Amino acid sequence: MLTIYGSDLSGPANKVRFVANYLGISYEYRQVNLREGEQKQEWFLKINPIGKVPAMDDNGFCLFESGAISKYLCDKNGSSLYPQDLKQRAIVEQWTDFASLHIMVNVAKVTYNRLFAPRRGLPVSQESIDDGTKCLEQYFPSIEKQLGQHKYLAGIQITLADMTLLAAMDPCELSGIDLSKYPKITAWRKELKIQSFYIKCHKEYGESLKAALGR
Ligand SMILES: N[C@@H](CCC(=O)N[C@@H](CS)C(=O)NCC(=O)O)C(=O)O
Repeated sequence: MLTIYGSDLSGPANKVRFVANYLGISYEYRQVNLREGEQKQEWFLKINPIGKVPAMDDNGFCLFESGAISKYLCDKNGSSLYPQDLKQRAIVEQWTDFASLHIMVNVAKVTYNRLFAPRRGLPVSQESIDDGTKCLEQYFPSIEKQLGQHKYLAGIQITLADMTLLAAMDPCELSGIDLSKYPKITAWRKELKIQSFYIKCHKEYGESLKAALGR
């Protein structure tokens, strides 16, 4: 039995769920309540000693880090989401890292400070919002260009890089990140967000949060 531990608002956890859904494997999804600190409870630390989501338990084989989990699931199921060919795989790795390290990280800076910190009564850093916004304005054009030349982020077929970028960009609307200058990115998201791997995870990112925020 495969169990994926996540949280509905976690980009890395949603990435793993997109991948598992795309692969069509059966798994149990266990929501970990981050607000209540469930990720630091003893039972969960046995699965992930770092105390973060996502984590995975595949018949007693436990992993953490969304990239490691996604690649394990793809390789176990022989999926083209993570190609075997050395150079194709390297290109997928390149765009996956770019999406994680430059897009997800900076979307998270804006999202945390605009949505999560105010809701939890924690200090808001305008400096972090400005820095995240500036970095995204620097990096989005490279993705726009790539998607103008290729249907998917790493080339002609959908890969782990697309799953990573899709999850990374999910909070953009709720966080007020302006995407109006990027028609290719917008069209690529629109096409992926109607696919069953996405809808099985959520119809729209942050539905419960949206309701709580009255939007
Ligand atoms: N690099 C990790 C990031 C994991 C992470 O930061 N998870 C957050 C949710 S998005 C978390 O569990 N935060 C709760 C905490 O740190 O206590 C991955 O890709 O899996």
